[in-house]
Amino acid sequence: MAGNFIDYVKIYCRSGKGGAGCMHLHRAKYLPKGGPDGGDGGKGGSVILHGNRNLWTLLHLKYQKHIMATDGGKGGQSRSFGKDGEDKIIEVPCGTVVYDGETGEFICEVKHHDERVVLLKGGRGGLGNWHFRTATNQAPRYAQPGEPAQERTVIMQLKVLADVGLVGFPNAGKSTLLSVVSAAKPEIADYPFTTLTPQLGIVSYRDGRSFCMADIPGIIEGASEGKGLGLRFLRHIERNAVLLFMVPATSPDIIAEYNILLRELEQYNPELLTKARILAVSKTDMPRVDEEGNPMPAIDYDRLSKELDIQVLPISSVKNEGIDVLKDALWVELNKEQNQVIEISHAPIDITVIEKDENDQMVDDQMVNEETIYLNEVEEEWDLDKYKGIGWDE
Ligand SMILES: Nc1nc2c(ncn2[C@@H]2O[C@H](COP(=O)(O)OP(=O)(O)OP(=O)(O)O)[C@@H](O)[C@H]2O)c(=O)[nH]1
Ligand SMILES: [Mg+2]
Repeated sequence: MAGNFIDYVKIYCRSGKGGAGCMHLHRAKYLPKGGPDGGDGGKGGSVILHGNRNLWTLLHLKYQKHIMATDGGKGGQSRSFGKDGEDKIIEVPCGTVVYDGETGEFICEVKHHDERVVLLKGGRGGLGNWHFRTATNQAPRYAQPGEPAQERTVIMQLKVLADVGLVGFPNAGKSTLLSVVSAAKPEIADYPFTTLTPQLGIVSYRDGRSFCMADIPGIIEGASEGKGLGLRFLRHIERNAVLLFMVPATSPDIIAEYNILLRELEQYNPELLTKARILAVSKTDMPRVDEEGNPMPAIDYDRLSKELDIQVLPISSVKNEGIDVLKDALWVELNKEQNQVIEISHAPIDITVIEKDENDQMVDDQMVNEETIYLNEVEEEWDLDKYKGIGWDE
C-alpha cells in the first residue's frame, strides 16, 4: 500500500523539432523553369500535461524516465507539407506541480480535470522555398530549417487537492477519524508514524454532499529540521481549504501541543497559517490522567477556544461522539467565501534536499528485494543447483 502512493517523479522531456522546409525547383519535360515548389516542414509534437481526476498518484510515471514527442516531417516537392509530429500527452492527477529538474524553479501546475498545459512546445516547421518567391527572386534557393526541439528535465510533485487536511502529532488519532468519517481504510495502530504516506477519504455529508479529507503523517517538534518524517508531506495540505488540528484529550498541555504544530507549519510555509483552522480534541473517552496516574483537571473547552482564538470541538472517534458536530463545523468553514481560495504560491524547491529525501525513501524499495539473486553476480563457477527453482532451469 505504502509503495503505491508516489508523489514525486523526475522525467526528462523533449518536444519534437520542426521539420525542415523544402528547397525544390520544379522541372518538367516542357517546363524547364517551373519555379520554386518546396513545401513546408511539419510542426514538431508538444509535450502536454492533461489533468485526470481518476488518478491520485504519479505511480504510473515512476518508471518512465524519458518522454519524447516526435519530430515534424520534412516538406517535399510539389508544395507537399511535412507530417506533423505526434504530441505526447502525460496524464497527471489534479494538483500536480511541475518544477525544473536542475534549478528547482516552478514551471506550471495542473489543477482541474481535463485541463491541458503545454509543458514543452514542439518546434514550428520551416517554410519551403515556395514561400520565398518574390518579383525579384523567382527561384529562391533556400528554405527555412525547422525550429529546434525543447528539452527539459522536470520534477513533478503531487500536492493533493483535498478540502480538509489533518494536522497532528503522531498517535493523535488522525487516521482513526478518517476511517470513521469516510470509507477509507488507513492503517491505525498505537505507535507513532503508523501513517507513512498521505491517505484521502471522501466524507459523505448530509443530502448527498461530500468533501475530501487528507490524512498525512504525524508532525513532531523539529519536523522542519527533518525530525520524524520531516515536513515533506505538508505539501499535501498546502491547498486544503481548512486545516483540522488534532490534539488528544490525554495531552498534558493542549495549548503547547497546538502551538508546536502551528510553528512547524509556519516554518514550512507561512501561508499555511492564513487558512481556516479548527481544533479537535480527540480521544475524549479516555481518562485524563498524568504519567503517574493522577487525574488531571477537566478540559475547559470555552476557555481553550478563547485562549487559542479558534473553534475547539471534543470528539471520540471510537465512541462516535462529537463527529457530526465536527462535520457540521467543517462544512460551514468549507463553504465560507474566503476559504474557497486555494491558490498558494509555489516556492522553488531545493533540489539537493529533495533528492536526498527521495533517495532515503528508495531504500525501502530496495529492501523488499533483499532476497533476489542476481545472475550477473555469479563470478567463478556456475553452480547451477543454486539456481534451481528460480524459473529458467526447467
Ligand atoms: N480511546 C480512543 N482511542 C483512540 C481514538 N482515536 C484513536 N485512538 C487510538 O489511538 C491510536 C493512534 O491512532 P491513529 O489513528 O493511528 O493515530 P494517527 O494520528 O493516525 O497516528 P500516526 O499515523 O502515527 O501519525 C490507535 O491505537 C487508536 O486506536 C479515540 O477516539 N478513542
Ligand atoms: Mg495515522
